[in-house]
Amino acid sequence: MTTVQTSPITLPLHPLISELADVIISHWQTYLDLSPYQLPDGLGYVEGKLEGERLFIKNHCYQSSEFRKMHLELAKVGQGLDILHCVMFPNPNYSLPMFGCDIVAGKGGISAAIVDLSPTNPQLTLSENYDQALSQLEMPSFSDQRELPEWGDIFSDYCLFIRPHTSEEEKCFLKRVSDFLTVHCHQANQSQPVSLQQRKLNLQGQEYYCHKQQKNDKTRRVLEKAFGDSWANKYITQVLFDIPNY
Ligand code: 18B
Repeated sequence: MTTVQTSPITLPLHPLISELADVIISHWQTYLDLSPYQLPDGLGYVEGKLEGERLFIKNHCYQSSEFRKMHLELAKVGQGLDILHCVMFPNPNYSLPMFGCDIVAGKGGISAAIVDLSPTNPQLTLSENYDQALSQLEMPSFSDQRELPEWGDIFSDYCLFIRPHTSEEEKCFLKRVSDFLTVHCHQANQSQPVSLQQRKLNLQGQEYYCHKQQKNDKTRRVLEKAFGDSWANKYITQVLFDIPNY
């Protein structure tokens, strides 16, 4: 296995993934006061090769006052699999949900497109402000809604998990993610720091979310195949879904 820490190439990715990456970064730049976030061990760009399949990972990572870590990851596995992964981890001093988004594009097109603003409180419900803002958004209909896995109790009632079949559906997905991000950034900018007790609950909520996401065997398998079991475990628990210990 080889790992490289600077990017020699820009990844040619599925067009929806590139467009969505632009939408995410431009929302962050427009609405939030970004500063860089250092990933552990220079894991910004990673290349792996095991069992003949090459895997490239490019990470973009920022922080702001309201978000402890905003992580956008673009990955390419061999010639057949492109992945976008994005999570915004709130600063626990603010009671905010977790924004999460994943797109998996295979040879036959996009098999999974998921976006959510996931609650971080013990009741697993969104605040009234979020509920109100999200319920007012236009909700397009999609022909192929997918069923959430068994660990998916972390997701809200607004979670969208589909397999898009037309470019129209891809566009509607893009719009939905963009709307979620606009709501999220506005809410974050209006939010106020909370008590120490509430902060503790917020951290527990994030911990629960991360534990559940770490149970996604489909993510784990792809990473294990390219990098081996222990690297994959370290990456999942320290980069993708790390639990803050502060
Ligand atoms: N994920 N995904 O991010 N995953 O990271 N993803 C898959 O068609 C990767 C998140 C989510 O049905 C699949 O079934 C890799 C976030 C759900 O059992 C593959 C990386 C969310 C499923 C990958 C990555 C999220 C899923 C199978 C690191 C949500 C369905 C594709 C770069 C907010 C799980 C398919 C199921 C699926 C892979 C959700 C291959 C390697 C943030 C629910």
